[in-house]
Amino acid sequence: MILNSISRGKTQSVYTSCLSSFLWHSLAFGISGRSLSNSVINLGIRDQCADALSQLGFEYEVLAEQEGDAALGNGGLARLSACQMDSLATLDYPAWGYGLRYQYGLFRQVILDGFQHEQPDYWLNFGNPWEIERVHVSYPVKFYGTVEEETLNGKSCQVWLPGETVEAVAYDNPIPGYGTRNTINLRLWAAKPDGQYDMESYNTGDYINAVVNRQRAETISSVLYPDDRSHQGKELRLKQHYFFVSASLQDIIRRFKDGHNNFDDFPEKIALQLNDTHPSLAVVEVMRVLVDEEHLGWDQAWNIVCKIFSFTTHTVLPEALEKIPVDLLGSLLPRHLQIIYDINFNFMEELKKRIGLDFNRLSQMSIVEEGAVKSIRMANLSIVCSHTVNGVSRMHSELLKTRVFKDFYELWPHKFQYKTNGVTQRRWIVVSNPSLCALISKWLGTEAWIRDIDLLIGLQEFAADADLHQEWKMVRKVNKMRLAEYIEAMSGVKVSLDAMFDVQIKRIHEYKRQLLNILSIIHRYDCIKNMEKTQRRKVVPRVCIVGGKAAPGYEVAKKIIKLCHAVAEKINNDADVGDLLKLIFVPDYNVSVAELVIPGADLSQHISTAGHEASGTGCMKFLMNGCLLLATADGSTVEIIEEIGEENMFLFGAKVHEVPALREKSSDDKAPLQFSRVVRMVRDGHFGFKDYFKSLCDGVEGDSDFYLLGSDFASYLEAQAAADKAFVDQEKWTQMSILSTAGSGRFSSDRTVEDYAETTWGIEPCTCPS
Ligand code: 8GP
Repeated sequence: MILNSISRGKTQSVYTSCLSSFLWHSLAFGISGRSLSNSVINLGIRDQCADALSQLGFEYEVLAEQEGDAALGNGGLARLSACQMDSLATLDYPAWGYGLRYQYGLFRQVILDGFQHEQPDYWLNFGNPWEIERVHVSYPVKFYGTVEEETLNGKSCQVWLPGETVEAVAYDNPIPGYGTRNTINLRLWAAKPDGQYDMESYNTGDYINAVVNRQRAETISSVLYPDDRSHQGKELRLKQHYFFVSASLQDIIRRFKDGHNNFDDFPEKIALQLNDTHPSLAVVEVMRVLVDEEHLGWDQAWNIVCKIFSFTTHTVLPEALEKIPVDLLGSLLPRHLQIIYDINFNFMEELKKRIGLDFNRLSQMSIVEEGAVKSIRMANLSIVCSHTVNGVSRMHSELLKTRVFKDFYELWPHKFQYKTNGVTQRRWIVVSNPSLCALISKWLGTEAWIRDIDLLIGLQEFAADADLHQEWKMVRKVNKMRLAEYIEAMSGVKVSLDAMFDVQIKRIHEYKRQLLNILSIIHRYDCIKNMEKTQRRKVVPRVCIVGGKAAPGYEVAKKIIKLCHAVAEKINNDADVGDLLKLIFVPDYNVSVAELVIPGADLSQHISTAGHEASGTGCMKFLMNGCLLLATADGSTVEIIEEIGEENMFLFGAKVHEVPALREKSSDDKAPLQFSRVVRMVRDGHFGFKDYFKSLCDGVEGDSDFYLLGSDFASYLEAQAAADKAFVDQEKWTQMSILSTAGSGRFSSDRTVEDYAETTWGIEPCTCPS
């Protein structure tokens, strides 16, 4: 969860007077990976560090590898916020990030017999040398209890009498910017028992209870929920949300009050960005604080709320939109539920004036969902209370406007914007691919592109230069060697460097269609097996690399992982196939693995069913590293096509507007024969585990093929064949690779953050005086 707060106003003035608050949430501050390598690059002290370490007898690279990954988030959403923090720091924006200091980050994936097992990731085992514990920065966070009406200065007001209090203690994680003295702070909250309560228990001799209560409190920041699309552990999850929101807002308001006494100035100084709905209770909490604690009138408080919040949603899947059962919310946060009802009442009244008594629409737009389980729709709450609703790519925004939040768009078209995601070139080129970084700087004659990514376009001029081709190929080869060594060490499989390294790494999900990839690998295998020996010479050798975690409760995703292993077992041990085809599953995919795999990839796959990937950021990392993309026109790839041209990538599949009709089409017309054949191979037990894989096969055949694997299969195979053909011509391939890197500038998080600063938050850079 990251809630970012930003300071607005005259930011050129004295740095220390910048009030900054910018809530950028994702129930973890993000998947930041290792800190050391990124920080020493950003501070410009990498060489000094390496020298100093070598004098002490250590090698910098070896030492850097000792650091564990901080995986305090689930996937794309969380990694995105880590990239954006880097950009905020680099571009001198006065921003703070807030999140939770989970003791256990995202689980470690261990593969046994091809099955995924989850193990706890106690990332604090050896401590975290980069954090600063602020024992004196702590706030009480309250839960449960009752609400009573009281009279204050002749006016009736609501008073929340909480039943439990937990202490939130701050841990600061400095994020240095690149080429600037600016360093911003990521403040993570850890839950500790409330001292007061403890003392009482000890005094009454209730020692065991005191200990149990200690543990109960600490549980709040103990574990990251591994599935950001399901709702297990609802109460603990909601507690995490509120704990995070309450502590962060107390911190922001404390800083605001230190110099300001009029809350009407609050929107001038503070912008709060809701990074998806996990921090959305913040809108309710600000109302509560302003009305109940600061005694502002409802309208005045509401005016303030509507000016400070903006909301970014990261999904197109209606089932991923968070809903909180009213019973649960009412018991944990009784006063907040009342406030939500009041906000909704006012909203419904306003809406009736605008659209009349259209009950269907009123009930769809209501913040409260009636039904078997009465719930609060967190996305609706966020839209109603925010001045801006952002999508994460242009296509995503169009889908929000025409499908997911159509009614809201018709009501408030001005609120809807989009900010296409981006990734930081500091981590994804400079840190993870130092030889490419040096090569780019050499040919551009400057390192300025590390801060000013638009300069990368200058590479276009040299895209056909034979010398650059030579050096580019050499860099790519060295990276492939590094990856091949890793593959051999990890799986025992030796892979050929002449093969095309074809990678699909991301969370395992049906809509991301790893299964489509595996089925096409089976098809390739089947073709090779059925070829004459002489024909085999024409086959372009491939090393197919797949990696990703399945949410622990997501059975289909786990079966896909097992199928990948079963197919790999067969192919990799088939001497007849040899180096022509290998399939490798990279276990425990995380940032550090990505840093190794991405620079070594020739081809990467982003093959979601059109209209399902809100943006995708993996594709941007591969693009920057000169890896060619095999993709559907989905999410941000639509914009990548505009930047580098269709001719420099391998596109396939149904377009977003074709998907609904294809779903309607009768199953017999959809899938080609090759598809039925490979599915049959799985069904018939060619790779073992026949019964176990049956449901996977059922799910992609006939009318159940919701994600259109069958209907996209033929065009997918064509795109694969086009990639093979292009790979044979290495000069052509290298040119496409250079043009990919050259055209990747638009996908830097620097651009995204600048766009947010200008059009959503209204803030300017605040240069740190030297
Ligand atoms: C992800 C999107 O799936 C991905 O396309 C996008 O690049 C990334 O966010 C960053 O914007 N979405 C989620 O992780 C997500 O929706 N998580 C759940 C909270 C809903």
